[in-house]
Amino acid sequence: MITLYHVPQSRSMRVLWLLNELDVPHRLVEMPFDGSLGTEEFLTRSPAGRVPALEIEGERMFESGAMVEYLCERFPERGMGRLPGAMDRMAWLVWVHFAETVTQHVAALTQQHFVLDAGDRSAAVMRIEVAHLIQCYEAIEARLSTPVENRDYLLTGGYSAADICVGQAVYMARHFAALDGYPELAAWFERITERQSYLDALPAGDASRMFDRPFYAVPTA
Ligand SMILES: N[C@@H](CCC(=O)N[C@@H](CS)C(=O)NCC(=O)O)C(=O)O
Repeated sequence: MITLYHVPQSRSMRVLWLLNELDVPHRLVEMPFDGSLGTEEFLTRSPAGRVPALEIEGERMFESGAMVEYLCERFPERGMGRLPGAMDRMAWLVWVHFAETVTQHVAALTQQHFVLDAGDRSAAVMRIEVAHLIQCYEAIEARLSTPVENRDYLLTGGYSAADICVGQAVYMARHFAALDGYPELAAWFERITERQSYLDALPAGDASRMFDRPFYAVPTA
């Protein structure tokens, strides 16, 4: 059995999206985005008190990128991974892990907008973090503009867990930086989010979601 400890809209969403795509049975434990990630019990699953945490066949894992690699190897049938020797192997690894480059800026902006008290926030820090997100958008736009036939997805060989990982990071990033001006990125995001696996990974209700509005602008002085 597979159990995913999940906060809706957070990094654990990329593992849920992948599990849906792999079509393997799993159990979801929804965690509130509060102190409960720091309990003694949860720290045995994820020692720094983070989601996602995963239990698979009695073993415990943390780190979303490791989960994505492991699940794609363990369940290769749906072609979400690129195993050693595969044509797109290197690019698959690069883009699966690029999701964390995007997400570090999302995490900084999340902290600025709704963890810090208003008086401790910094518009200057927010502007820097948004600029870093924009650099990430430019990198994705450039990749999707690479002139190969059918460049609908990040990899030449088609849709994969790389699209899920970067797509989920962009899902979060859009709360702080719009996709306007990045036509290939916007079209790709629309393409991958039409999939049922994505729709089934969206929060069912408002209870434990991380974002309480669609967009958080940098405050003007
Ligand atoms: N590199 C880790 C990062 C995990 C992480 O920081 N998750 C965030 C949610 S997106 C979290 O649990 N934050 C809780 C906290 O900071 O207290 C991964 O990819 O799994």
